[in-house]
Amino acid sequence: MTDHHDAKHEQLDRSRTDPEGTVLTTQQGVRVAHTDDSLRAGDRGPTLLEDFHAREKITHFDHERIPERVVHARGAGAYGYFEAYDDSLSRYTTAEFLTSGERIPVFVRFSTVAGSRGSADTVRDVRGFATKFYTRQGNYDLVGNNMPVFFIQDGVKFPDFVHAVKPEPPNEIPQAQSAHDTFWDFVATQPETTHMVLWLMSDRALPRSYRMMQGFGVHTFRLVDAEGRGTFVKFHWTPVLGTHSLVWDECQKIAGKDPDFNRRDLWDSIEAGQFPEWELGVQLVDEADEHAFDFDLLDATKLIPEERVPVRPVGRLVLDRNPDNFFAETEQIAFHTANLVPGIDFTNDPLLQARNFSYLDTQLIRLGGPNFAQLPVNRPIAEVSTNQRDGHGQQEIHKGRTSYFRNTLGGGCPAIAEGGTFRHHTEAVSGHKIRARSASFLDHYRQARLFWNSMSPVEREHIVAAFRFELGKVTAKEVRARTVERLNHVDHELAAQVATGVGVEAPAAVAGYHDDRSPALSQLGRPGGSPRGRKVALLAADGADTVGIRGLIEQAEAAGVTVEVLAPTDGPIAPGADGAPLPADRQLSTMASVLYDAVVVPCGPPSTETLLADGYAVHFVTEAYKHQKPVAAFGSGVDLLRRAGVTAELADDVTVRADDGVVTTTAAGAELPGEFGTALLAALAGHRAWARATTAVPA
Ligand code: HDD
Repeated sequence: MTDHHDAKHEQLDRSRTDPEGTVLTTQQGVRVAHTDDSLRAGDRGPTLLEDFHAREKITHFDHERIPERVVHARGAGAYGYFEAYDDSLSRYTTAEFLTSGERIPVFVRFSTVAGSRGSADTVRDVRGFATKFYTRQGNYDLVGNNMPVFFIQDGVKFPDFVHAVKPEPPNEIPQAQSAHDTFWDFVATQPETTHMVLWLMSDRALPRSYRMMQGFGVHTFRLVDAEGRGTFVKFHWTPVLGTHSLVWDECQKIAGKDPDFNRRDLWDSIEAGQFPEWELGVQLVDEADEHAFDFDLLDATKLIPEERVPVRPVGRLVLDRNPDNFFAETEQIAFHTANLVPGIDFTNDPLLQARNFSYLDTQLIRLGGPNFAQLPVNRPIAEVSTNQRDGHGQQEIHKGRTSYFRNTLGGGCPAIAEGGTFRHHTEAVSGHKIRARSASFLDHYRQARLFWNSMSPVEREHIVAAFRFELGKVTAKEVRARTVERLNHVDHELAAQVATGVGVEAPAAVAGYHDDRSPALSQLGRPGGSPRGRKVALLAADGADTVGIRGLIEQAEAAGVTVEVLAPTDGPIAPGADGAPLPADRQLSTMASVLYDAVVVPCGPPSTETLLADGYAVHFVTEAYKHQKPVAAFGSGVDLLRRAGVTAELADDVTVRADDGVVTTTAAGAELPGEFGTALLAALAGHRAWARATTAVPA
């Protein structure tokens, strides 16, 4: 299999610079001897205009900022590759990257939507999942989200929607949150938002990690074969690590403890060589079946249930390299839904059609002119030859007298290509020029209910709690009531529960509820039960059982789990009876349970005694327990679980007990049985002990 994925890096290498071994110069390459004092008339006199170095330095600084993205401003990205499993899609498409099996270089940018560039990662929001494939046929961008549907059906409403969800104009409050009046005012008056709002109130809006969320192209696109035949397609990204979420109380705390939580997780995992991976899947629909569904394929507020059209795996995406410079790469990358390659085409989805205008338009102002495709991160690896010339930031030196088609003076170049060209899918179109919505777009509740019906009880609880939180922040009572009215069309019980929480009257049930379910929509029902990629905190102080700890760490690391040792003070932890000192990775008070997937308390009576007297340690365990995370202890460490209010049955002998996600044994040192680690890893694979009662969250 050809590894084509270095081609982009070879190209980028030509732009990468490294200050190592260099001396300071001006932009003109003149060596600078002194940069700490400006040129002045006398040591207490005025600064001189002729100080070209100071002026250049300050001027450049003054212009360092560019406009942030109007949406999706907060993001993190990485390079990697995509490879198709086989050529089975060649029946449907001429897009080589989907059929050749070559490793195709990619850049993926994940993002939140509503917040500014510096906002927290763990807000309740949709996540962007945008992929640029640098294919040999040109760049293809799949600009998707981690939810398969959208808020609105027509892009002309996008400015209204974004104005409603962004901070309110008078005071720019609140940052990166939908929990405010204008968003819910928009929702309550626009029934088409209902389906997506259920997704937004679900755990999908709180991903544990970018590595652990699904991605969707959202729209119905088209694959086009060599004969020009089209097949409808929906794109799905499925994370190898499973689809997992945080809980809301954690999210709010992480926003303070580590606002870069998701960004850091992506960065750290790639640095550690644990490369995030997704499988690309497609749902294919024959053009003859365009009208075979009880919704319109062109309506982006609808999904195709996987039980109706299975997702067919076609390839894998691996992210294996962090950027060198956030601004140059992650900030300057420019995605565009209209960046297509031969073999993929649009449909008439009115949301997509508007996007096809908006992305190029926004890049022109964000990146300052028409030459942003020449920025290193945006450059195709395919050869580029246009008659476009000049403009701000032009990087190319175009030779020759001709920059027009058709020319004879330039030998007719660039010539019209013979093969491998993009051809728009030929579609018969007729109709009156009207400003109207198709009747096939008017059912707003069927799929919203399908989603609700498909949720497990705990997922439903989270959705109700989210509505109560968000509407609870809305000051306009009538907006709360109107939203509850909408929810009543989805499910009466849901509406009633939300109504009770936000102090409005529950409306009477309406007719037309259905019992359809799509099990694939439940995140908890999806496969992916592996401990790989998880992070465990181990609390220890001087006198800890470093023998038992080392054995456990080894076992966890072999399963792809990272264990961090947290101690009350920095510096190596003195061992208990035998064993060697153990380095501490972090100081306990600088971290928090919300930053980990599980907590372990090891044996060692002096260590346990110190931790019992340490408020951070006790709180750490209590909080992890209340967030339904795996909690484990061995030997004397079990005492800390008791102090922290763990109510599960705890071991009173060496037999490993694993109850309700709580793993304990009195064994320690070299006697610590492998089953202890195995039970902890199994609990991690289950993500949370959802059955654990947590009436008293927050901790
Ligand atoms: Fe959009 C950015 C995804 C509808 C207009 N969008 C943007 C990004 C993602 C999406 C992932 C960030 C790309 C990056 O990381 O740089 N947008 C979506 C999805 C949509 C959607 C999945 C619905 C299915 N978007 C949408 C509409 C419009 C826009 C209907 C306008 C009519 N989106 C934009 C934009 C942005 C953008 C204003 C802001 C920055 C940028 O494009 O480059 O043009």
